Amino acid sequence: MKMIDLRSDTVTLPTEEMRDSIRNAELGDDVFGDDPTINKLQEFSAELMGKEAGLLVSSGTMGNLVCVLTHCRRGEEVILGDKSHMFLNECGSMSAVGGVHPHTIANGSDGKMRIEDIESAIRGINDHWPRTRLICLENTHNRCYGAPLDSDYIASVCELAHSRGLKVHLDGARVFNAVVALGVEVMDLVRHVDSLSFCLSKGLSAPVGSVVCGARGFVAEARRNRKLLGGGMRQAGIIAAPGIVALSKMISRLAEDHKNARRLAEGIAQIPGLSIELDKVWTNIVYFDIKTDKMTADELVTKLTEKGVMTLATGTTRFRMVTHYGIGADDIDRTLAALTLVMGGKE
Ligand code: TLP
Repeated sequence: MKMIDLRSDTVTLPTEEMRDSIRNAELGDDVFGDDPTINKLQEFSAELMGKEAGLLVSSGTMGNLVCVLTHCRRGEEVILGDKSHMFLNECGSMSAVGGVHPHTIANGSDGKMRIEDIESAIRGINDHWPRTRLICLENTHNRCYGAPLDSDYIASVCELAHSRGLKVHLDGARVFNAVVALGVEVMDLVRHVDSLSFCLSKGLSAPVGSVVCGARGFVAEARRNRKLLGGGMRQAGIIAAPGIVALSKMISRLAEDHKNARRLAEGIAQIPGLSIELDKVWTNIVYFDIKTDKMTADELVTKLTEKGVMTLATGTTRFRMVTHYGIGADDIDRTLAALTLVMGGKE
């Protein structure tokens, strides 16, 4: 029985073309700047994003940390959402490694922080206070139902930040899901941010890697911080090659993942004992809740796994399912049948 793995889009496996590209990649020592395939990926990424330069890093977590370390000194402060991945899921790296202070404000269910809240979180000058240096956004917003942030919202955050001498970093792990959902060019979406990191290894299906983009001077300093973290990877063209295939071939098909997420959500809405907010299904991430106290979230996960469907419990009653390249409409139907059975209904 094929396992249907909906735990994350990070579980995607490389395509045949990606595997071939690894075999055939031209390689060199990237710490000397000599890997032609990495250089090509970095230039391609920068061009796509409308930024001056790009930098291959090992993961989204490393990309975000490298950017925070490049923007901020010890004791300085970052404003970010209380449901952001950088705050919740990156081991507190900005404070653990960088001595940088996170200042959280509420994320709405659409992933946005209110502009008024950001404005009042920006510190004035006072000997007692940390200095605000950076504002971080997340697009799409993982915890907030995979919501895409639109260009106007990002532009207003950037306008506020820049008027106060601050920088903006975008955790764009799934920025291409936002691009496809909103029907915009990625360059327009990220135009005003000072730095961003996007992942090759989620919906785009490459096996490893993320890319940081920004101004040339910023990326030169980010490269130094990547080295500090042990991220100078030598012949990592074997990572960059499938990344180039990912960027060339895998973006527009994300629409299929969004369609499958919608099909899944609409099916879940029909299953007694489960609840879902259909107006909060934006991209490829589906959250739903169990309403009965006859089963805990962990029990539901176990029972589903026995029926060949893997999911994640993200709270005492809450689950996340993520659609991706490895999941077709037939897998969604099998998932709904398994959920119906587990919830005590008939297939
Ligand atoms: N997210 C993973 C888990 O860590 C939760 C997932 O399965 O969704 N930013 C965002 C918005 C992310 O969702 C993730 C990974 C990252 C950064 C970190 O990327 P990696 O895993 O490459 O370090």
